[in-house]
Amino acid sequence: MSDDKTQQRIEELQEQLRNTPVNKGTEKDRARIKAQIAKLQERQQQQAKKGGARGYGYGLRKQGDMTVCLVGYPSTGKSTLLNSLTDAESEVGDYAFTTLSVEPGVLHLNGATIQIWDVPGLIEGASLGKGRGKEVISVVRNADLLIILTDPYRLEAIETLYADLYTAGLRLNTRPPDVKIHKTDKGGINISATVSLEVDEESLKDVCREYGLTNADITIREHISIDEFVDALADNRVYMPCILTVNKIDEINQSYLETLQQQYPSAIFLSAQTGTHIEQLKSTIWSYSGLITAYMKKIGEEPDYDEPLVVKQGVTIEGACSQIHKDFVKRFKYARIWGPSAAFPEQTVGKDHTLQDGDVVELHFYR
Ligand SMILES: Nc1nc2c(ncn2[C@@H]2O[C@H](COP(=O)(O)OP(=O)(O)OP(=O)(O)O)[C@@H](O)[C@H]2O)c(=O)[nH]1
Ligand SMILES: [Mg+2]
Repeated sequence: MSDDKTQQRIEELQEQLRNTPVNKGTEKDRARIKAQIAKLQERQQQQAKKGGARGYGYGLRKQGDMTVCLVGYPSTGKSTLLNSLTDAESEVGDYAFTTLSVEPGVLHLNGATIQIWDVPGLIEGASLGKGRGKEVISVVRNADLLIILTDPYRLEAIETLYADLYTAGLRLNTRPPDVKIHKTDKGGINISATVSLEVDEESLKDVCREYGLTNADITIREHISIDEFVDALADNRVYMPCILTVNKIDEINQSYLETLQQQYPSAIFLSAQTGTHIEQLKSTIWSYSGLITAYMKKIGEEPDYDEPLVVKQGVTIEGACSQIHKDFVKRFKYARIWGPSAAFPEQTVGKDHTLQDGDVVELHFYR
């Protein structure tokens, strides 16, 4: 099927989905349609990859410790926010589509290098390709964290944006369903579940067939909806954390702000222009980074707070040592620690001790 035909078929199926009412009786039909869409979307993405360097964003490599993408409708302040978080100078304008390509910037945070991508504004129907939405979303999919931006005048955009990203295969703030699929050569579809399922087995098998899967052993280890089952089959789902932000709060009064805060309790309300709550945003980015910092201290000296050691959460002293110098692991004798992971200050620990954010570490070596 050509690119255009695939797209046309996806649109027909999406139309069919919209016209199928959502109720118990239509659940199976809807799941079947979704499985067909998932398969076609995958094909489309493979075709796009084969097509090579089409559109912008290609050639932009992930760099540093983490990549964050700023996503939102036009003129919500993405470029202003990029400029405020980093030393980038992305063009700002009071008209839609000021930004036309991907603008990268670097945020130095707690010793880590965080790459931030400012992308063109999305509009409703972006997942269907409106306003170069597909190219933008293909860039967004590569990020480690999304920051969704809206402003107080377009709060309804949040739902449409989420819906569009969902249609494009992004799953925000959720983890993949616990389903293991082992493809086999013959024997049909065998489904086993370690929990009692609310979805009947025949419907799941139907979905497999629509998706083009004829032989497989499938193990389901948690309660899932039929949509999540389609997600488990599809290769193009991307699971990603996401922070919701409402920008331009300098333009609204306190009582309206409080109303909005109650309506969207998990959102960060900020002003990219005046800098209000930018620090809160930075610390939230940090909490999603999966990174921690530790401060190294030489014997008899003060800790080095200027150049923290950035390591992955859950790292042990051994892991930290190997990151500093390969000899350190070989020569390691013991460490003394202060801070969150220490039972008491100056605790002596071995190489298996797990570090926590803000620890101070003094290494002792065999000579
Ligand atoms: N009052 C106020 N205005 C802002 C704020 N942030 C951005 N703006 C203004 O909003 C307009 C759009 O800002 P941009 O940063 O260009 O928005 P964008 O989301 O990058 O827009 P596109 O690239 O077109 O998608 C400009 O006139 C900015 O000056 C803010 O925090 N407060
Ligand atoms: Mg912009």
